[in-house]
Amino acid sequence: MDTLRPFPTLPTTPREFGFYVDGKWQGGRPLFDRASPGHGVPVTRIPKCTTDDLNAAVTAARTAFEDRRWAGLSGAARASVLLRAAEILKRRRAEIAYWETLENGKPISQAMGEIDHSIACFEIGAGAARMLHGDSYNSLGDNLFGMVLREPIGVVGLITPWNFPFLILCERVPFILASGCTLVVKPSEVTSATTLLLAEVLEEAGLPAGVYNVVTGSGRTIGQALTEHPDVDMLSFTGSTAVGRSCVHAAADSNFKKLGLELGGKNPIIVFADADLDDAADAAAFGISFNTGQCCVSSSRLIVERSVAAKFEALVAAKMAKIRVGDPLDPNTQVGAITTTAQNDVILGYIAKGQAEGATLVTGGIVKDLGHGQYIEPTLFSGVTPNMSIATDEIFGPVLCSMPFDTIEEAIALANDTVYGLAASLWTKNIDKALTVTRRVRAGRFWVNCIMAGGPEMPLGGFKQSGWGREAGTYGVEEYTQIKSVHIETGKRDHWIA
Ligand code: TXE
Repeated sequence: MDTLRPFPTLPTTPREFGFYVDGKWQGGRPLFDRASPGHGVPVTRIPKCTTDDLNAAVTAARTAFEDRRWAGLSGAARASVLLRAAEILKRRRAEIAYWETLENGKPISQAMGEIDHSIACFEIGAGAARMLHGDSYNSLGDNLFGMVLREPIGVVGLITPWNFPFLILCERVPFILASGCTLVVKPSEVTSATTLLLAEVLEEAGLPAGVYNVVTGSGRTIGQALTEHPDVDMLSFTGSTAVGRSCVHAAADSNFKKLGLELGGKNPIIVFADADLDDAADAAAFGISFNTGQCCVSSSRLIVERSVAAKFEALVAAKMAKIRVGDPLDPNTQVGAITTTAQNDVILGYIAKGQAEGATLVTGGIVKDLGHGQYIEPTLFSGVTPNMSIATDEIFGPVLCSMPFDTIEEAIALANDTVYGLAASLWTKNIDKALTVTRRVRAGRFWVNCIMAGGPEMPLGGFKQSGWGREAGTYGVEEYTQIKSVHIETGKRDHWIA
C-alpha cells in the first residue's frame, strides 16, 4: 500500500507480531489483542514477553556493544545504515502510518506526516554520526597534549509512550545509533506494532544483529525491569511524571544509570493584543487539538491579554467548531480518536471538574458519537483561575483553559506558574515583548508567532519537572556519549623520585 487512496480499510484479522532480540524474530509467548481506539475492533496481537526475554535482549545488546560490531565502525559506515533506513521508510511510509493509525487512533494524514518527520530524523542522525567529535587542549604546555574523546555510553534502554509511538521512537533511535550505542526498546503496550516494524527496516538497512532489540509487554513488569537492570548504562524514558520519578529511584537503587526523561507539560500559549489574532487563534485551536491534545507539547493554557480576551476566545471557539473530528482512516480527518479508554475517562473527568470548579464551557466538552470508537470534541474553557485543577494538571486531551492578563509581568508569572517547563508559544508583533517573554519563560521549546514548528535538528526536552536531558540533533547524539579526558605526554618527563 503506497498511497492513501483508496481509503484504507480495517484488517480482516488482527496482525500477529513476534518480538525481536539479537537479530531474530521470536514467538511462543502469550499474545494480547490491541483494539483500534477509532473502531473498537482488534487490529494487532502483541507478545507478552517475560523478564527472561528482557534479560536476553540486554545480553544481546551488551555483547553487540562490547565486541564493537557497531561502535567500532566509522561514523560514515553508521551513517550509511541510517540513510538506507531512511530510504526504506520512504518506501514503507503508508504501511507504517496505517498500523500507527490503527493502534493509536490518530488521523492517517497526520501519521504520514510523522513518518516523514521520522525519515528526517534518520537523515539528520546520519549527518550527526559523521560529525560527532570531541575536543583538544593545546594549552597544557609543550610536553602535554589533551584530547577530549566522546565515547558511546553503552547499552541504552528506551521506554516510549503511546501518543507518538513511531515519532518519539525515531526522535531517539537514529541519534542513539549515531553515537555507537546499542539498545533495548520497550514500547507502550498499546502501541507496539510500529516499533517492531522498525526492526524490519533496520535489519534490511544492514544494522548488525543485537544492536536494536525490542521486548514488548507491560510497563509494570518489562518497563520496570528495564529501569532496574544493572547492565543498562542509560535509560531514555518518555511518559508520565509518576513513572519518570520511579525511573529515578530505580536508577539510584540499581547502577546509577544515566537518565534522559521527557515527562509531562502544561504549556502556555501567550497572546498579546497586538498579535495577528486570526493567526494566533488558528494556532491555539491547532495547538490543543493536534493529536487530540495527547501531546506533551500541547498548548493547554491560553494566557491572553484582557483587552482582547473575549474576542479571541470567540475566534478560537469558531475555529474549533470547524475542526473535522472523525474516523482516523479517513484522509480528511483532522482529529481522531482518544488512544485509550483510561485516557478518555481522564479527559471527560477533567471536563466535568472544570465545570464543577466554576469555569465556563465555551465550546466542545462533548463526546462525538461515530457509532464506533471514542472521540471528544475540541473544548475551550474561559474564566479559568490558576488554582483550578484544569489549569494546573496535565489533562492530555483537547481541553484549552483561558486565563486573562493585564501586564507583561503578569503574563510571564502565569506562564511560569506550573511545575512543568516543556514548551511555550508566544504571539506578539512587538520585538521588545517577544524577547523579554522568550528570555523569562522557563520552557525547553519556545515558539514565537508559531507553534510546534521546527525539525529534528533542534533539541527537544524540558525545564523543571518536564524532564532531564535533550533529544535529537547533535545535542541528542551527545546525550548518548560520555567524555573521556586523554592526556598525552611527550618529551622528557620530570621525575618525582630523585
Ligand atoms: O503513561 P506511562 P500512561 C502523561 C499523560 C498521561 C499520563 C499517563 O499525562 O495522561 O502520562 O499515561 C511504561 N516502569 N504522558 O499511563 O504509564 C509504559 O509501558 C517503567 C505524557 O500511559 O508513564 C509505557 O511504555 N516503565 C507523555 C511508558 O512507560 C513503565 C506521554 C509510558 O507510560 C512503568 C505519555 C514502570 N513502572 C503519557 N509503568 C509525554 N511526555 O509525551 C509504565 N511504563
